[in-house]
Formats: sequence, C-alpha cells, structure tokens
Amino acid sequence: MKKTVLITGATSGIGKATAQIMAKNDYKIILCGRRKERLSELEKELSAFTEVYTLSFDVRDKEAVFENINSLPAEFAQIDVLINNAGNAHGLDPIQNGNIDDWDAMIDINVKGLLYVSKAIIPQMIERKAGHIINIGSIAGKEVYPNGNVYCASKHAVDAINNGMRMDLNPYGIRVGAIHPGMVETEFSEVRFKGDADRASNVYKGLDALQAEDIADIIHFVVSRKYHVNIADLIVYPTAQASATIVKKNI
Ligand code: NDP
Ligand code: 8X3
Repeated sequence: MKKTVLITGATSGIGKATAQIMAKNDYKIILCGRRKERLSELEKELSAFTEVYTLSFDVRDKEAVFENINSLPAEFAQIDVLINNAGNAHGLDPIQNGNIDDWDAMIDINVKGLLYVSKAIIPQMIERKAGHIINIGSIAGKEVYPNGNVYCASKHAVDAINNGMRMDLNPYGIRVGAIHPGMVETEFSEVRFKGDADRASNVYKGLDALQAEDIADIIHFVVSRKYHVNIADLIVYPTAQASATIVKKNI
C-alpha cells in the first residue's frame, strides 16, 4: 500500500522539491502552504504521478492547523511521514536593531508552527505505533553566527524539539530525525531580505550552493531506509561551505 507524506512549506524550495521526488517514488502527497495558486499548480503537476491533496493554512494559526489536518478525506487521513519544513529567516540584523515583528514571525513559524502541526499528527502515529517525522533544522541550529541571533535560536529550538520528540516517541516505534542544511539556493534569502532580489542572489554568488533538489534527494533517502533504520541527525553543507561563516567563494 502506498504511504502518505504530508509536507509543510511545499509551495517552494526544499518542500516543493521534496514533493516532486516523493510523488515520483510512489508516495501519496499532502501539500501544505499558504499560497493557494502555487499549491494548485503543483497539485496539477504531481497528479500525473500520484494522488495529491492540498491544504492551505498558516502554521502560526493553531486552529487552522488542527481544522485542516482533521479535515483530510479518508484516503489521505493516515499520515505515514510528516516533513516539518515550513519556515524562514526574517531579517539579518544585530540584536539591538532587531525588528520585533521579525522575531515573532521566526518563533511563531519555525518553532510554534512546527509544534502545532506535530501535535495534530502525532496522536494517530502513536495509535498505529508507526510513523516518521522529519524536522528541517539548519546549521543555524548547530551554531550561531553574527546577526543570526533569533533565527539561530529558532533553529536551535528545532534541534532540541527533534531530540525530545525522538525520546518521547521512542516507546511507540516512531522514527524521528532532523536534517540541517547549510546554504541552499531557494527563496529563503529573498524572504530574509524582504524581497530584495539582488541582495538575495549575492548570498549564493561565487559558489556552488546546495539546490533544493539536493536536500529533497536526501529526504527521500532518509524516508526510504528499512523501518529499523532511523537517521536521527544530518548536517549537509555545500562543498564550498565549512561552517556558517566559512564559505569559499570564487569572486
Ligand atoms: P523557501 O522560502 O523557498 O520556502 C519556505 C516554505 O515555507 C514555503 O513553501 C512557504 O510557503 C512556507 N512557509 C513560510 N511561512 C509559512 C507559514 N507561516 N505558514 C505556512 N507555511 C509557511 O525556503 P526553503 O525551502 O529554503 O526553506 C525550507 C526550510 O528549510 C525552512 O525551515 C528553512 O529554515 C530551512 N533551511 C533553509 C536553508 C537555506 O539556505 N535555504 C538552510 C537551512 C535550513 P507559503 O509562503 O506559501 O506559506
Ligand atoms: C539557512 C542557512 O546559514 O542562513 O538556515 O542560517 S543560514
């Protein structure tokens, strides 16, 4: 029987690429995100390969999270794999200049949103004593870099939640693991710099950054291991990057 995977943040970047690879590998897909038009475009594309369902909600809105996940039709109601991917950085400023709305967004989306979605899905995994949760962290959850302050804090929280989840769900045979990418060329920097496309593209200039498909490929690898194999924590850099602040650029 086909397994069902729910992906948050499937409208772009890592989430979208993950949906594409999982659809081609015989998983049923639930695509989540706020941008409805992108959800329906991707639904159309992926329906050539598998069954697809879309849910449009903001992960910050806890009622909407529960309502949407509880509204899934029977054919999609059993979620075998949850990919907690929705998230972004908002701003890159020293703490003393930080924008409080940016702080709220990062804590509310990257941390609380991930918790709400998990809370809505974990009970059914506990009942079945099976399931797989993949949390998309970041190297920002393993180290702190200048001006990264609150984004780094949000991803350190994801790292802690990932480890805590794995411990608490261990009695139920549920797999839990995190993937922590370095620089991936997606819309991430455009969001971080509030639509400043030049500043965003500069981040990836002069190096072979990771592409969303590289991380999607790894997510597929992690999910498709034999069930007794749980990849718990994985850091993935582009070869040109050695840490958040050490990047070899040819410019
Ligand atoms: P993108 O900006 O391309 O994608 C972010 C996704 O998150 C979008 O699909 C967006 O959908 C969704 N999202 C954002 N806010 C919300 C919200 N409030 N409610 C629901 N969905 C939301 O970035 P990436 O693909 O790069 O980012 C995916 C994950 O990877 C994030 O958690 C990010 O922190 C992490 N990451 C990224 C790295 C990078 O260098 N790119 C490196 C390390 C980690 P929509 O706007 O339609 O709601
Ligand atoms: C995204 C990578 O280096 O901007 O999480 O924190 S970084």
